Amino acid sequence: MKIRLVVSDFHIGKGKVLPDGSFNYLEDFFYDRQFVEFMQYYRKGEFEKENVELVCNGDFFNHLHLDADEQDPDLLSERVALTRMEEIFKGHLEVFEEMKAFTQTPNHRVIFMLGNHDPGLLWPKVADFLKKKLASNVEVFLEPYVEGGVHIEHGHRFFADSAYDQKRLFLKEGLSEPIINLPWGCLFVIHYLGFVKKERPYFDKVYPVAHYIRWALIHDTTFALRSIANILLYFIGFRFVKDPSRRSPFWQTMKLLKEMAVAPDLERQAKKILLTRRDCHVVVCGHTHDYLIRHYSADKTYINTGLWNEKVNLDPPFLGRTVRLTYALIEWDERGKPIPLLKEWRGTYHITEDVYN
Ligand SMILES: [Mn+2]
Repeated sequence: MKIRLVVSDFHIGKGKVLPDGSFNYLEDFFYDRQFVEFMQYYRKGEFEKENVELVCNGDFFNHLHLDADEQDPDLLSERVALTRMEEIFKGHLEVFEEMKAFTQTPNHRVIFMLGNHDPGLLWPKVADFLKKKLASNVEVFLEPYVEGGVHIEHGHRFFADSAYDQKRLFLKEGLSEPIINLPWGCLFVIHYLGFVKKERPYFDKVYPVAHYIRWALIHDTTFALRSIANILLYFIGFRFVKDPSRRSPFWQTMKLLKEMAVAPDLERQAKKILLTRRDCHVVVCGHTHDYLIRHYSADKTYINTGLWNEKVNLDPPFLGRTVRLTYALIEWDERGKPIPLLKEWRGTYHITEDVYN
């Protein structure tokens, strides 16, 4: 029996506690124990003899911003990406030890897909690092993974702020070493979000954004006004960056704003893939941080695997702070048709656990 598990959007950083003992506000991933138990469950017992593939469908790592006081964190060279990978492994030792045990189990393998938070995967040495640290049956996919009637991709390429420039993935001119040509949204995460999270670590975890803006204007007024002013300054400033490779011409800024105003709809894109390709029965994406399962017909299903980070929801029917460790599980019937399920990992029951905030 073949089983494919898909998870996404862990945004794993360098750990929740920094070497000096302080809380790392740039870390988003606090579910090490749960994920370790998840991998153990699917490599032991009834799954030990099965063919199990774990697909980490993008934004699994946070390669964008690991250190609050790093100089030029946006210069993501191969050397910098490798250093960040090493720090991520060190900050979550148990996760990667268990992942190694998983990949070393016969007929078990791990696939890392490219997202917009882990552009380091574009560097060949990062793929080598993962193979060396885990096992040789670990693979990095930069393009959608299409197999067995199932199409898997992170989904960032449909969003103007997060899509890579396919014609210019790297920047070389005038630089001491090549760097990744980060999409605009990534630069925003590095330059703006990191700065704001210092004051309000939950800033990027509140959904929906429109509700949060209204909430902050009323209940956190000075901060909201200051943040809005800073966003405007950031946009304007972007046009006058000294480094020509990073400067954004006026027309490009306008184009971006226009594209962002037309809210991209990942479900619509997934549906299009499903309906235009006869042999495609399941599409799995991440990126939007909203778990979702939609059946368009008996053999056309879209799954979004959500995220393994905390969310603060201001939408009345879902009000509150929540985390749901959601994932997709795909099996194939005897005729080779995929059977897709959206699942939630409930883990092993523990009487006590540590609390962080
Ligand atoms: Mn993403």
